[in-house]
Amino acid sequence: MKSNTSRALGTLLLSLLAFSVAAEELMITNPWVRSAPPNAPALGVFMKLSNHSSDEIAVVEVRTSLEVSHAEMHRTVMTDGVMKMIPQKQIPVAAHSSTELKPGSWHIMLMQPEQVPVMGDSVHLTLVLSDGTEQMVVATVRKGEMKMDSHSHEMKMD
Ligand SMILES: [Cu+2]
Repeated sequence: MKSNTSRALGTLLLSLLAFSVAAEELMITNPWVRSAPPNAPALGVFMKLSNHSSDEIAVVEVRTSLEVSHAEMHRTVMTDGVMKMIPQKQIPVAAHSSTELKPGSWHIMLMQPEQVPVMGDSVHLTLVLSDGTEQMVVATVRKGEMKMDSHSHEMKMD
């Protein structure tokens, strides 16, 4: 698989580097959690990951201070005309590129929340990166219909 190859290459490059500043080079913008009913079995988390370094960076684990069974990384893909969420081992962000976590695409899911946060709440997340560093994120709960970019007119699939 392509992702495995690039992951192996990324790991190799990182291990060859005497010093790595990958953590500072991954910029996270617009983190948000989609508001959900109190009995929701899972919460979707979205953000934009921008890699300003010359090495691939991958998110390999997600933790949260919210009481959940665990966090998963998902990618929604079209298979035989059906939208399916496929669990992922990592979310890769190519060198000098960005990966957008958004409805209908890459996203993080917080499984079986003890208490579903309400609109305006802050959810603290820790992203563990492929170089072993960790990055803190504070995501705000808001409506899924809200446009992430006022200049964007594309349809957003839920
Ligand atoms: Cu999902």
